[in-house]
Amino acid sequence: MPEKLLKCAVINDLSGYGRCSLTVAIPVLSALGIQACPVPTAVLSNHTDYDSYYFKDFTEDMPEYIGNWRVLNLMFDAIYTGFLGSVRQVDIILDFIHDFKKESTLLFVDPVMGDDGRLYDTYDLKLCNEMKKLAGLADIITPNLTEACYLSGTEYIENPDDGFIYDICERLADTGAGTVIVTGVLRGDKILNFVRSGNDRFYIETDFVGAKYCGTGDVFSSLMCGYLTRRVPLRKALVLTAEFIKTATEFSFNNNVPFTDGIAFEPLLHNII
Ligand code: PXL
Repeated sequence: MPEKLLKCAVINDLSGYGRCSLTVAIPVLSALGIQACPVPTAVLSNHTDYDSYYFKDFTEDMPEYIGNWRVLNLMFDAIYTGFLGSVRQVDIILDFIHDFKKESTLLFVDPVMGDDGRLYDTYDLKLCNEMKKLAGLADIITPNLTEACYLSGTEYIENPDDGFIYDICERLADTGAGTVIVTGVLRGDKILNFVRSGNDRFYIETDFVGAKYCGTGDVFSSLMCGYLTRRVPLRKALVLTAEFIKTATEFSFNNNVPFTDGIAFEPLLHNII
């Protein structure tokens, strides 16, 4: 457990069903001993990969919500952003970063936008372009391959080789992002996470256990954000994260959890170290 009590502001949506966003970030950060402080970007009945959903954009309310945090003079060890509800939220978040990010605050941007080569229902190119502003300021970004392609203006291809992915990492680093992790690249029976950090270029691979669950990227980013907030070294954080996801995916698969429900991590939270 960390010696200092840590706090993370989590700017993400609240989806009532289908594990993702805040319903993942809050328990995972809590299990890592970090206080998760949510700023909702939208409220949904369930995530958008289901056939139908209720969606309430929270943009109008965010300035007043955050304004009160200003009055209280709150301070955070990390700011973690995920799913956005509208284009205007980017400016609201930029203001948030300006006011709440101190020298030592980790800015962790998961540029949630899409998967498997296509954008999520509520995203369009304008919102993707706005997301570039956030990504360019971040200490660390964790796009999947689809998101990395959109952010870097690269055409999405399936089964890219290492060179293709490291090129994208360079382009994203050129736009200002600190550490870049391209997450969840499937290759045969392995799943790879590619890292570009300073002079380091490496990937770690884990067994792919036969199922792709919605919201897995949110579990990945929440764990990474938590470990890095605790100042766990990058490679160690990545290995711990990938191992947890593998175990939780295997558990979910063996228990016939529907893919839309997301990985059933709750019975395994006590394993998080
Ligand atoms: O896991 C990404 C995500 C987050 N939030 C919402 C989503 C999705 C993916 O579908 O729909 C609302």
